Amino acid sequence: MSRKFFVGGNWKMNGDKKSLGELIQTLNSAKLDSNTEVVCGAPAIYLDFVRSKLDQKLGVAAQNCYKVAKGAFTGEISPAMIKDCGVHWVILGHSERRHVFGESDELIGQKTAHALENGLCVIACIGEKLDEREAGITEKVVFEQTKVIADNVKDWTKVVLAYEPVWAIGTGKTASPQQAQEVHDKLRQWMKANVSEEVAKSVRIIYGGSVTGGTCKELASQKDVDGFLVGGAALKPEFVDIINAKA
Ligand code: G2H
Repeated sequence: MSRKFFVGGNWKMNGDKKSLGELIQTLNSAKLDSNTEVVCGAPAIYLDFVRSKLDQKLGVAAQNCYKVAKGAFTGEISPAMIKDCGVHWVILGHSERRHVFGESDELIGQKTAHALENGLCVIACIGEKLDEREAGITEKVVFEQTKVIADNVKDWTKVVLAYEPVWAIGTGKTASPQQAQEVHDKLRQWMKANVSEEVAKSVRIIYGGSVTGGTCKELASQKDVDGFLVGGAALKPEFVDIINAKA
C-alpha cells in the first residue's frame, strides 16, 4: 500500500504577519512535489491569516487544541474554532507540550479523541528523551505513548504519527537515517500487533527533529520514513527542499 509522503512544518511560536507572509509567498510560488502532502503548523493567532494567504493545495495545522468544544478554559482553542478558520489539521502531543507544559499521555489521548470526533486530522507526536534512549527504553516509551493515542483513534486515515526523539529536537542533532528507520519499523510492527495489519501498512510515520535540507534526502529514502515534521528549517526557504526530498 503506497503512503503519500507528508511534510509538516511546525512554526512553533515564531514569526509575525510580515515574516510569515514572506514565507507563504515563497511556498506559494515554489515548485513543490505534487506527490507530497504539505501542512504548515501556524501559531493559533495567525491561523486565519495563514489559511487566507497560503495556496489551498497546502494544508494548515494548529499546534494544539483543547479536549472540549467550548467553555471557561482561558487561553485554549477548540477544534471547532480551528475548523471555523478553514483549518483541518492539529498537532498534538508535541514534546514541547509534553515537557514544557506538562501535558500527560492521558490529556493527549483525550485531545486526540475530541479533535478526531470533531473532524480534524491529527499529527500525533511521540518520542523518547535522551536519558530514556540511553537507558535502552526507547521502544517502551514510544509504544506507551502510541498506545494512548491508538486507544483514541477509530479512523487512522485521519492520523499521521510523528516520531520525534526529544534529544534531536532543535538541537541540530538529527537522528541518523538508521536510528529513525529502526524506530519507525518498530512502530509499524507495534501497529500490526495492536491495531491491524492494514493500518500498519497504511499509516504514515513521519520523523521530526532537526531535519534540514541537507539531511532530508537520506532520511526520506528509508523504507518506513513517510515524511517529516520540521521546525527550525520550516521557517526558511530550505523548507521547499525538504518538501521536495523525494522528487
Ligand atoms: C521538532 C521539530 C518540529 P526542529 O520539534 O516539530 O523541530 O526541526 O526545530 O527540531
